[in-house]
Amino acid sequence: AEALRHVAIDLGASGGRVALGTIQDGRLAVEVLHRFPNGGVLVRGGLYWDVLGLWREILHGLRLAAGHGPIHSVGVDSWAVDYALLDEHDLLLDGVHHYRDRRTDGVMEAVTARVGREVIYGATGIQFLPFNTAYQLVAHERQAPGILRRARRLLMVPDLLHFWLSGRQAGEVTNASTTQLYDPRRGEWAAPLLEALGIPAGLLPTVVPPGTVLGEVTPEVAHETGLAGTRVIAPATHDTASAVAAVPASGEGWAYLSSGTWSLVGVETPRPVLSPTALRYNLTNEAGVNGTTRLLKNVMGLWTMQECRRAWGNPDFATLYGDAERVLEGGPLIDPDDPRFLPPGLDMPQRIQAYCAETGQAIPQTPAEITRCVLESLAHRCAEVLDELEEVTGGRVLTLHVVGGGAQIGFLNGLLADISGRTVIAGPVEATLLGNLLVQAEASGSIPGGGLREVVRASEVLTHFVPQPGGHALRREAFRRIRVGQTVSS
Ligand code: LRH
Repeated sequence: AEALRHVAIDLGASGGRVALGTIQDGRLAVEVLHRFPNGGVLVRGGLYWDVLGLWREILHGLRLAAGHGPIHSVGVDSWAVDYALLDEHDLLLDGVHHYRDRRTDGVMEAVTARVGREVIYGATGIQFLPFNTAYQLVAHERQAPGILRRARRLLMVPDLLHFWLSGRQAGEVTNASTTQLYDPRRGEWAAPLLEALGIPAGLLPTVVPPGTVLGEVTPEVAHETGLAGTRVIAPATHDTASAVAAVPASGEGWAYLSSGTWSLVGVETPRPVLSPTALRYNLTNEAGVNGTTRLLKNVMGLWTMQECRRAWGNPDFATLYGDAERVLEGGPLIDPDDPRFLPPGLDMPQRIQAYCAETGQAIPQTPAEITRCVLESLAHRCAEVLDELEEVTGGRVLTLHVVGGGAQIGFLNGLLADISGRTVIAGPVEATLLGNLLVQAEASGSIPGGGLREVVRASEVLTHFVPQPGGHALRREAFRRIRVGQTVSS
């Protein structure tokens, strides 16, 4: 029989892709059909996503896919935490706000002071981040009083697109878990927390697992794209969950770094870990495929570089990284997770310089020096998180699998290996797309017995980085002191 064709739509904060995948002889062949940029749109002080623009690109990608022959299924994954509100007629009540919108400034602090960090963490196991859906909704209600009562349904971004594709509303669990409103132990929305935050319980959709068949594409979509009888299958709709599903690991003793706009550093566990130490390190327990938990930490990631590059007039990333590699070791370091780096802005290079000045370090001047500072600091922070994960789980991390776009940055992979003292295995670069496609294939019964990761291992060429001995222990201590707010000289 002819292999089934699946289409993955993967939306990242800086760009989207539509790809076609088929499984043959235990391998996944992927062809990216369409790429398009994505990013925030600033309007009257609010930062939004252009969801209608994304929808247009999706329809275009689907049209290209339909040209390749019958498509068995399609599924969408995207960045987490952002949502749309629909009214009683299923119309959008508002634009889709970007999680970096400043409307959430101070909201998490106010909510945690009232409800308690332990209570919220105990109910959800989710890392405290100012832009979690929970705080965005409180901010939304502050900004537009009454909106949560007028709204009839909240759909996360991929759920909204699945609704537009299939006509069915559902909340796929991997993304639902990122809201900080979902109880991973009970497997349902955290009702007491919703109540405490004034979020009507009926707003939230029925939660479904990855691999759920939502229906067929609507007649309108079929007409617009040429698809016929194509099923809409929810993959792991959180992009990070799709990426983790495609980590080519086997056995024990490994962690992953999903490396893109964010650096998601974590391990896979059979169940959520809600211990006091997990809370102290502010680790998150996001839902994964097949009932697993993604115990991980959000590290600021390549975002800082993306904003610097924009400030420098969009030079080539490859050139920037190449130049950075030639800068002398031992330069300044930043705490990548300092909140000042979170909002967008063309002053990102100046923010980095100010950080270095405040901490009594040399001030990086050139793009190459700033790039080196950012990448090295990122590697230090990731290494620190690996140690925290070992402490929290009691397991060892011997290998770090780096997946996603950042896996292409050889310089960063080398730094990660050297600084963390672990072997780095880089690839696949398109992990999110692969994970999305594999969950659709699994739901369609075409994954061989070895499971998803075996298919990835059979399909991809991986690159190994073995840690080189060097003076990293001293530098790690310097990094630690900077992070706890001491200056290097103190
Ligand atoms: C990465 C990601 C991450 C979330 C962030 C909002 O794309 O989904 O896992 O925390 O975006």
